[in-house]
Amino acid sequence: MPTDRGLRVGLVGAGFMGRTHSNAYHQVSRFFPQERGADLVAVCSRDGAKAQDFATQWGYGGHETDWRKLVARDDIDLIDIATPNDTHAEIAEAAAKAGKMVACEKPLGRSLAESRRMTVAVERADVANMVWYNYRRVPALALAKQMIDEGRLGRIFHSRFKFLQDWTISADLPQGGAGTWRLDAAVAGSGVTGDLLAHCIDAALWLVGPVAEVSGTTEVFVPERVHALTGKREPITLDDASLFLARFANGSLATFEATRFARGHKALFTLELNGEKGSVAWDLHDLHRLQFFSYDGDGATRGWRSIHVTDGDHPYMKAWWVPGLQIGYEHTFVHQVADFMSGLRTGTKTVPDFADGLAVDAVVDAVLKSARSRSWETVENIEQAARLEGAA
Ligand code: SOE
Repeated sequence: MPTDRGLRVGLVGAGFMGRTHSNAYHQVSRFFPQERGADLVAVCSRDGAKAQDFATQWGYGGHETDWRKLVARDDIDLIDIATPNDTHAEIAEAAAKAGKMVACEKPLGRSLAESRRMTVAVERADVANMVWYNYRRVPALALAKQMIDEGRLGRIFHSRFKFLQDWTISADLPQGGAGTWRLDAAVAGSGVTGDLLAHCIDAALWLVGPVAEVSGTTEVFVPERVHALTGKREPITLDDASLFLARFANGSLATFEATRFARGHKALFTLELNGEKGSVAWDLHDLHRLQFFSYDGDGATRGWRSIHVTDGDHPYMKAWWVPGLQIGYEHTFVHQVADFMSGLRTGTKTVPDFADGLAVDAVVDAVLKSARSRSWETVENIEQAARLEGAA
């Protein structure tokens, strides 16, 4: 690994996402040799033993227990935030202020206000930034985007997005603490809307365009859980399930559904888009396939086809094995790092950046508002909001 020329990374967070990012930093220059690779300088976790073990296992040069020490180091270029949501804003703001590049796990903040502060911070500091909406880098979805941009679907009338899980059905599952912070509103901000629907919303904004208004409803199926840190039963104030209808600025319509109560489903992210000239459909459990229907050609042989997205002319695939051999979830993170490094090398912006993450959070905010008001809500114009905040 050419560490002397690598992007010097300081990772905050030694959990599941920290592992996906670390793996990507290790793999990037092996499969994308035109990129500079990464030098894993230090990892930070509040738990010193965990930080040390993580550093050993993933090849970080050192470890810290206070992220402020990472931010203060002058041998780090990029601060990568892979911590629970309640720490994203503070770390991102401090890192940007210190002139570091910033990568942040999704969602950006716990609220639209936090996400806006973070976006203003990186834009004011003029530092490279990105949000880890990794599913954009599934080759089959990148191919769908390419086909939409080429006009193969024509005008998109409908789309539908789902992200289904079942891991919180048991009422005995606690909230809070290391494994279950996603159920603690003070830490997570929102429930499935910010955690799972955020992926669907990011895909929708990317593939279809800006969302103008939404009508949503949410539900809490288990209203109280023992808090892992206090040992007391405490109310659950975030959404176990979230459904909404969307009208896009371009007149397109969509439905969205996410839950952690769909028995039998662990991480079923699916989407389908129906356009004037064709349709596409994709399923995370069969992630290397893109289903495509084209209205072109002869009616007798017209039909849905299943594209096995593993050929050298498919997005990202040339970098991997030989045609026909599949890749998986972890590769999406490698692709994101490769694109970020390519952006740094060529002076182009990598998306999704914080402004894109803020756009997702504006939709999340409108959905939650709509669930409370039981009426349609307009999605805030975040470009204007960020500008106003920046000027304040
Ligand atoms: C939740 O279980 C979770 O890990 C999300 O936080 C991730 O963003 C998603 O990719 C998989 O599910």
